[in-house]
Amino acid sequence: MIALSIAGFDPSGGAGILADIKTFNALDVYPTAVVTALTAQNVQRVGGIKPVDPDFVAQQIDLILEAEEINYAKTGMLYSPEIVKLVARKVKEYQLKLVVDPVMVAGSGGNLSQEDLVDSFKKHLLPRAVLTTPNLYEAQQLSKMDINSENDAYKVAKKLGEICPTVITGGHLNGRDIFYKDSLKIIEGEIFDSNNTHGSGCTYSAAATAFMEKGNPTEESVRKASYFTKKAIEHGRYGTLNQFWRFETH
Ligand code: PXL
Repeated sequence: MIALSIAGFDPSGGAGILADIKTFNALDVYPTAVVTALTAQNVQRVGGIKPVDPDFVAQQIDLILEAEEINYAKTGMLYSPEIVKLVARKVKEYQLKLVVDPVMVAGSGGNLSQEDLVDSFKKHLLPRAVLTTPNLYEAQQLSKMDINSENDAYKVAKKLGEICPTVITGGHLNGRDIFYKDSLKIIEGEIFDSNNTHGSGCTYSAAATAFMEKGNPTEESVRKASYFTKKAIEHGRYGTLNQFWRFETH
């Protein structure tokens, strides 16, 4: 089992490609990764971003897929409309089943995208995705609707769900995630009083990708990813994803 992450590099280890690799690894899926941008950041702030030249992102994808047969990929920080468009082309070319985490800002609030990214996500990438995993903020940006209640979130999930299966993540809605694929499903969860949430969106989308690669249907993958991410938040940095997961029954 193998999966691909196409995402940015967060040197703090909490988010981006390193979070994806840790998650794939914890779930016994062999990780491969294509870098879209380097960032200088820690959990408090983003200091700088160096996007990778789109041609070089394309070359990284081509070389991985020349050597490996990969079914599932996920995207994280793509930064620019040019990179979004190129990734959409490659997804089509290699018939990748794609999970899109529509990353726009870092957990610390620092921006991780150019301004016109929302529209290109919607136009080029979501229509090709098997799942998208926006948090509350990203869901509002993508739908151009405000979410002030759980009912608003249902409407937004349904609207985005017309483009591709959608789960609104982040536990902001009383700990619940809102999933829409053909119909609406509420995924119950707990809320933790934790500051260990940097990169939790990356972990969630990587876990959903890994569970699908392991043969689970979309809804089941989302439910397991939700549980996995909550456990990762609960156990914190030194709980290590691998250890707690191996000792749980699931
Ligand atoms: O969690 C979103 C995210 C994605 N990708 C990179 C990040 C972050 C958040 O900090 O740094 C590279």
